[in-house]
Amino acid sequence: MLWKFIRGLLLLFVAVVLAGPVQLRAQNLPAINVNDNRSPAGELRDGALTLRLEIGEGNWRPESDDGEAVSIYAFGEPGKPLQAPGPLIRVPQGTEIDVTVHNTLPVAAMVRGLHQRPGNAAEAITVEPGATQQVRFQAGAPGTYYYWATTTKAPLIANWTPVETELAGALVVDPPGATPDDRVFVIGRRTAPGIRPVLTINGKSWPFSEHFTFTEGDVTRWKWVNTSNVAHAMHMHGFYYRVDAVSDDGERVRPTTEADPPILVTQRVPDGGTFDMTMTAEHPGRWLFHCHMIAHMTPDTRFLEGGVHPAAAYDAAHAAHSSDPGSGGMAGLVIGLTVLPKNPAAALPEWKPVRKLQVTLIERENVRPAILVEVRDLAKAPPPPPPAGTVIPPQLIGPPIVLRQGEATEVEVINRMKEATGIHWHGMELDSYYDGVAGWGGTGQQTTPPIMPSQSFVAKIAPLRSGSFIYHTHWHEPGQLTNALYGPLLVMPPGREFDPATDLNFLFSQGVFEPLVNLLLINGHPQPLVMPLKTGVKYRFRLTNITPNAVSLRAALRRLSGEPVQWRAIAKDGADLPATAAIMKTADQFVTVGETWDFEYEAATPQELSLEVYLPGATSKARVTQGLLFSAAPPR
Ligand SMILES: [Cu+2]
Repeated sequence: MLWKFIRGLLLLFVAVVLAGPVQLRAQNLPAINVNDNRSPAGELRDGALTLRLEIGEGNWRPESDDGEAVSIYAFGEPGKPLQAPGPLIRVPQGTEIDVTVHNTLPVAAMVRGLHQRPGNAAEAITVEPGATQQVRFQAGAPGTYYYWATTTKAPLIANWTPVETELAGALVVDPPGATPDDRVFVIGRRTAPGIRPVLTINGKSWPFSEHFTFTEGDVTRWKWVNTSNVAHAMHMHGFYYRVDAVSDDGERVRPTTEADPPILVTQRVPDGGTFDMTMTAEHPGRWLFHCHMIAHMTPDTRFLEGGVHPAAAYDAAHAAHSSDPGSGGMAGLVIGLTVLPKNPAAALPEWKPVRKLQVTLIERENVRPAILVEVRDLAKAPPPPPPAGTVIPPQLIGPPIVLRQGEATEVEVINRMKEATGIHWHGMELDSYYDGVAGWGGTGQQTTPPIMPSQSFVAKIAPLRSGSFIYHTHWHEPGQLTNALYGPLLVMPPGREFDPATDLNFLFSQGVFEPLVNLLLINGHPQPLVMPLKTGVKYRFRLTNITPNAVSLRAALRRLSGEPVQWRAIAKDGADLPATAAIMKTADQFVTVGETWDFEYEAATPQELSLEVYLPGATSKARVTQGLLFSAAPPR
């Protein structure tokens, strides 16, 4: 009895000591509900919405419902639990909105975004502690917007403090008479120096965020609201989507036109921006829609559960034969899509490979970068071995892999590294089992395995379209992605060979060079040599961003005066642009993480240009320039 009492005291003592430093959840605070943004808040009657909002503090569980909680500020409706993100305001155009905001916090809150669109983003109402404020406004122009609040007088969402990161809600204005059949997603990011980040979609971090099940051919509309303090690069696996409207500031919405790319796989959304998209679930299998920034989807962001290395993020043996495949070794800004076949009984088309490639991943000792990628076409004789003692110079890019449209190709990936991996064929429409997301991709009971050290995996690819794609590691830690485990993946149309003399790959990445500085690279080099080119030749510039996190990277083709030239956009994310979008543009373009753009440029007269790759507003370390010398004489 006495022992039990002493043990009880000891356990209590240990619990208190352990709980001290990791205490995130404040006692005596109400639980915050996660808001899936399916039910509009308030009461809509006779063209008027009456909404009562409350700001309070509560405990939020961004991972599992019984996982650790973190205390944050949030919006709610009086008498109901607080919500992360805040209650959805959704009304038809022309609605009169009558909102009261009651502040239960001990600090004043400035509430922004409760005004007619388009309006002044800086406009705010200040609600003192314990006070209530009322605003009335007309909804304004149809579109996807948001409202938010700050207790630190933050002028922009980019200036938020961690406790405020879910203190925002979507505001959607529908065209009159519309019957919305879409879904609304709010992106959140809680971060600060010294705390582990939490990245959420509608208040939950993957794999606790929503999983969707569609049937092949289903058409779905999604609205994305980025109320986090950074931009994101939203990437779809397996099929393309269409962007219908964008807003860079949450005030003005620009419907996309026929001058915009009609389909894409990666869309950059700035902090405080929104976009509407439509997609057709074209291919059966398990797919992902996620931010391509590694910091926003690595399992290392499994904040409340301690962070997980990819190798530990799933059980390979379980994942290989499971209809419940788990997380795919990811966390954060990810949602899962299962697309069921329309006709499950239909026989699969027969697979008759006409070409076989071998991609060998070699890890080298005491060399930086450590990873070397070798590509071999098995129909061709192997290259002679290099003479003894030859040192292959470090290169921070894998060689291009060139496929042909419609040609069934088997790509065997041989892993001679010490670590497991998965290789993703970025932008390709292929069977999800071969998509490279170990522990997630596949259909039914079959799940893509990781490629373990000294093992290999055969990916079956029959490219549906020609264009510029990427192969890269889908093993979600920065080591492989800054060590050259990526390269250009090009698909040529029938009857056309890849001609490196006119078809120019410019792949932007990051890598660590001595003395251990992380540099921006063009084709693996921090200081590329000047490239000799000819006048009167049409060049295809294939631009690819496979940096870990440079979401706001831009590429500009400039004259020596600094002025950008004009070039013709011809493809985006591997999809050719129609004539209406294949137009001349100023050569200064966002190329976000996981995005490819193809442009055409021809110099009529001898000239010197530079392809400048840069992060706007950043230091010189985030800038790299490729010189291009156009001359009438053929380059020697
Ligand atoms: Cu992101």
